[in-house]
Amino acid sequence: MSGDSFALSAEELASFHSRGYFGPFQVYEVEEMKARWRRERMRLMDRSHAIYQGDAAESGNTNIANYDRHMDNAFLADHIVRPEIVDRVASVLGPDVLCWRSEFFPKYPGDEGTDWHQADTFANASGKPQILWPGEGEDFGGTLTVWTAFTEANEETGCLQFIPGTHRSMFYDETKRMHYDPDKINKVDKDGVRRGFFGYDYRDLQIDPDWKPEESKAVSMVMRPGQAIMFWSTLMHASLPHAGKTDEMRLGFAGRYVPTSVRVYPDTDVVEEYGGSVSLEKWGAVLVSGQDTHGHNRIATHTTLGHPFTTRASGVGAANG
Ligand SMILES: O=C(O)CCC(=O)C(=O)O
Ligand SMILES: [Fe+2]
Repeated sequence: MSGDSFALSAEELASFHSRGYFGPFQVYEVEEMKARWRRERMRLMDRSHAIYQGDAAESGNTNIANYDRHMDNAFLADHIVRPEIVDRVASVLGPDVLCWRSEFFPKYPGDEGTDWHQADTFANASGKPQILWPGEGEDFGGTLTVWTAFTEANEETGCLQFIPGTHRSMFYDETKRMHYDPDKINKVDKDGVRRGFFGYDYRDLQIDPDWKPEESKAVSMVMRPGQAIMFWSTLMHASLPHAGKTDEMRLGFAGRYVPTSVRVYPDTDVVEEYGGSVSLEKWGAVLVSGQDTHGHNRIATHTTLGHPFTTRASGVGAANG
């Protein structure tokens, strides 16, 4: 019954702070995850209640179509408030936590890996900070991401890679601009590995154009279906290409969390990235734990979501599955 049952121990927290990530840990049993994904992938094809509509969201080329499906899918709405996830997130961020974004990261057989990158304000693709921490010149920022493997994620299907301990200083300047060029997707070799950033080239944001990530220090996060990993978005992270040796896709689902003191999408009512723009009219942050005493952000509720919705804060039990 205790909401603290998955909280990090002092040693786990210390390890998280030094490496910048924690896990993998189990959220679902392997067979349960596989069965759930078989069911949900069909439901998700119906975008009629997805909060982003229009050309940008519908286009197969844009990643915006993969954003925030927890707003219209009940399984994902429950997933982002699972105690296995939220208790660990709250151990780091404190009790008052929002989920402001979710993203599917699919890799189909033959797809390139994701570029090495770090995200602090998430201005990287949009040109505008998407999250703003309180205070000036803070040495922290970014978002806590929990990336759950919905399928097998290994070195052949394209698992995540991290460079431990790199989360405290940025090698990229998100106020620089990247050029969107979907024709380059799956075609660019970077030090022997095909990688890209969904139509962008993250190297464009390097503070030092001659710098290279210390790939010799990279670790592969091999994960089975239903396992998750929590990491700072400011940690150097990437993924490997899908080698195409199996016809099963690799799918990660990332939930992004911040304390309620953070301003999300400040001073804007659109997301502009991946060659398109979508309205934030139906967007709201989900209060997954504690209370929001700041009132900075629009909070999603039952009524705005249009499906039964529970939060850890409401005390009605986090998940119904
Ligand atoms: O799944 C991937 O390839 C990249 C994931 C990622 O960059 C993230 O979750 O922030
Ligand atoms: Fe990322």
